[in-house]
Amino acid sequence: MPALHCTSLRIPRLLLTGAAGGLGRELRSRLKAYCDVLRISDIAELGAAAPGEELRPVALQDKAGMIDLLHGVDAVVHLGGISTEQPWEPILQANIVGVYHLYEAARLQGVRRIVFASSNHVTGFYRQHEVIDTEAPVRPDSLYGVSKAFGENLARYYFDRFGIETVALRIGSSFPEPKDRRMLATWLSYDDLERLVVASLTAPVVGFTVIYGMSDNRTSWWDNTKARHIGYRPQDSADTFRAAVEARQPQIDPNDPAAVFQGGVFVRTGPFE
Ligand code: NAI
Ligand code: 15L
Repeated sequence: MPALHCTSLRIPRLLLTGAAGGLGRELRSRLKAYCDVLRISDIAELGAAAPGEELRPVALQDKAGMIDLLHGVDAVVHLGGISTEQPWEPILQANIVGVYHLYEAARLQGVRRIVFASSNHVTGFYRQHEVIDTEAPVRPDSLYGVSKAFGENLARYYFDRFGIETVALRIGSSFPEPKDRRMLATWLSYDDLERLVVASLTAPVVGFTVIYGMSDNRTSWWDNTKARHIGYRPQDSADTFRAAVEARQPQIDPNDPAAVFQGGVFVRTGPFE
């Protein structure tokens, strides 16, 4: 696949966690163009190694395994973890304990930059008539959103204390197409996801930066002005699909919290215990 992002920089060894997931499978084939060796990890089946790939199955809660996983790595794209609202225990293990192991491993192995898949659910309790920027106080809409806010805070601490840079991607909805009316605002195409990840890996200085992961959608709740230094320029738009989405979902219930808040159904999912 030809590289979409305009850069000649190559990373010697790049680690991709969560490589067996929806976004991981997309990025696995795309990121190879930007590195010499792509090390991929997950607890789910990863298949066979392609040329230039290293397969390393590791659970995020396995601290020794994570330290070993980051040996010899130059940068990390961290997608691994629980990606929806779930009971507390799996979220605790993967998204709290696991992200701590990732940053400890980065510190011990001298890794200098991490692209962290955070989520729009860090701010899901803002309303759909509000436009917020990347410095608005967090308003998580779920235990999942709280866990991603923890990951962002941990990343900020590891930058301030140890100089490990992070770009926290508050991804909206990254799927082949927007599935509903909400996703006309939150959609991130796979090509724009690639542009965003590669910009985050190759921008010369990122410190600790938060950026919303969205395409160039006409409807938008998020302002990325304060992350312009990343150099991310989306080139796709959910509006290509607008007519089809509106035909499929002509009405919304304005009293449904899922239509009121930016986080959609996450604001009324759970609790599970
Ligand atoms: P996914 O659920 O398809 O993939 C996550 C992967 O992490 C899975 O392959 C899973 O096996 C792995 N994983 C889970 N627990 C683990 C553990 N304890 N140890 C090691 N690996 C573990 O999720 P998806 O959609 O690919 O998302 C990737 C990342 O991006 C996730 O962190 C998610 O929270 C974030 N994100 C995704 C969005 C989207 O629209 N797809 C939106 C916002 C955030
Ligand atoms: C997320 O954080 C989830 O990982 C993804 O599955 C979607 O639900 C997305 O947010 C969204 O808000 O649409």
